[in-house]
Amino acid sequence: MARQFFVGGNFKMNGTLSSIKSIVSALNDAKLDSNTEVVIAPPSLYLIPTRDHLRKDVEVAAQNVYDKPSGAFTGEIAVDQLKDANVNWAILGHSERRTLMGETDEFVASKTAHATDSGIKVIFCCGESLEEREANQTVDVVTRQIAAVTKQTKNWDQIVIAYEPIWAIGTGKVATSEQAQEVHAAIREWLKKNVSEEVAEKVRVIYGGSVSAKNCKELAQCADIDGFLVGGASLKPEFADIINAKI
Ligand code: G2H
Repeated sequence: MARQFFVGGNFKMNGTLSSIKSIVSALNDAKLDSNTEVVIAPPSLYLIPTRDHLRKDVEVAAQNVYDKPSGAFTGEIAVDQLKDANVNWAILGHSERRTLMGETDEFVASKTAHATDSGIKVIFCCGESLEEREANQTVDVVTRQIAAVTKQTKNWDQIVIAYEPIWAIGTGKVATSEQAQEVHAAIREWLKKNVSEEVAEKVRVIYGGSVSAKNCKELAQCADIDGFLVGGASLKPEFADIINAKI
């Protein structure tokens, strides 16, 4: 069965009430490929107004969620609070959180397990640094990050894997379609051997890292690229063109 194309917009720590309202209005008015699943992730402060004003065929994601149900965890958001606000997705394991906030493979896996056990779907990010790529460690790093998840959950039907090479994030240096396809295929092969053939076939593996309207069509042609996680370009009108990369 074909995997549904998936495009996420990761606003990161950008936007204001008024600029996010404009982005939402533009998406509401845009003609979007109805075969593509679309999820946008504004900063947490703007999740509720985004959900309230956004067209209903586009979902909303938090950029993080904690791995405990409630309590004295200052600054964190709980899964039940997201569900209460009708937010059904979270981005977890983004390299900016792994590198800047020191999130380990195990912590990201714990959050992924807790979120999916509690009914939130996860865009799980993985990816290698430039040094790791140059040392030929790309597949080892990415599969180590995914292996941590397999130790804590079997909820693969609620997870989209985003392969985001760190050297391509926000740099304008997009991976070539050959580089991306090679890693996506390796992820699928690893899942086949270490999880199951069914999960390997069904799970969506999307690419992130300087995706733009210019480069999305070529990347979207690759057999194992099932969509994109888009940062900078998700704040611009070209986001609609990226959503429509398959048409
Ligand atoms: C990678 C991506 C979105 P950008 O982080 O997650 O950002 O498209 O700006 O490289």
